Amino acid sequence: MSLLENLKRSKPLHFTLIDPGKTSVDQSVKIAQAAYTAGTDAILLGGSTDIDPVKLDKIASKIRDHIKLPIILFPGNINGLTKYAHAVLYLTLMNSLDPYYITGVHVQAAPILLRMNLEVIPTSYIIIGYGGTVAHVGKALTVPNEKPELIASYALAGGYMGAKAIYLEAGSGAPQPVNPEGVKMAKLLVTKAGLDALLIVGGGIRDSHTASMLVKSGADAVVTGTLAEKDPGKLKEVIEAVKRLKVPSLR
Ligand code: 1GP
Repeated sequence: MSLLENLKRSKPLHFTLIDPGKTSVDQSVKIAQAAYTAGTDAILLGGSTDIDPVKLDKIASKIRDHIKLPIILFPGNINGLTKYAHAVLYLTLMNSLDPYYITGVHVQAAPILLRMNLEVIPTSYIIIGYGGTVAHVGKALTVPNEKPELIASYALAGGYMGAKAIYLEAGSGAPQPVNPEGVKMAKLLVTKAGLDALLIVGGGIRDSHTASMLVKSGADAVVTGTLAEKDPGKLKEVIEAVKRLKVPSLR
């Protein structure tokens, strides 16, 4: 069974994001260890700037050696790949104005991924509201957070294009997470269309109330990055809150 299918069996999921551009090798292992103990489901590894592939190799191989968690790459560019991971979110930045982030880098990455033998997860990546660094780097025309119907249309389009995961992103450190109404509508449309893509939501999730609200709105997985770096105690609370919930069925 694929890693993705296996993960889906324990929904709702919590993913811990480690940004190799922001954390040292030792810090990264520490974060992964704390997240594992708290019950996270997987490590997402990636970032938008300052990614050194040598350091990325070290982080991934150390986490892989010491911690029993799947490592899923969340690459911002071609330098975000390592053979020490288990899988990769093959991200199509749906609302980028630059074809490089829609299909361009994918052509560069494809043969490398085949050699690395990673599980490739086709993912529609949609940047909403604040966006922050990832929106700037990815030249995204961000979707207004107050337009849930537009968020949902993007998500459905991603599903129709064959994505196995749909990632709604508010940007790391976003003052507001993705609008729960947008998550709800996205889930509704994707389910109505009979699609089975994993709905991932991240950016600006800093407490268990917000994480729970997003899961209750239909997120299959929530991602926390900044919190994992800054407040391991609170990270534990968030993970525990998520793992207590069941994804509502909208069928
Ligand atoms: C992952 O970019 C987010 O989708 C991470 O955001 O750092 O705000 O948790 P935070």
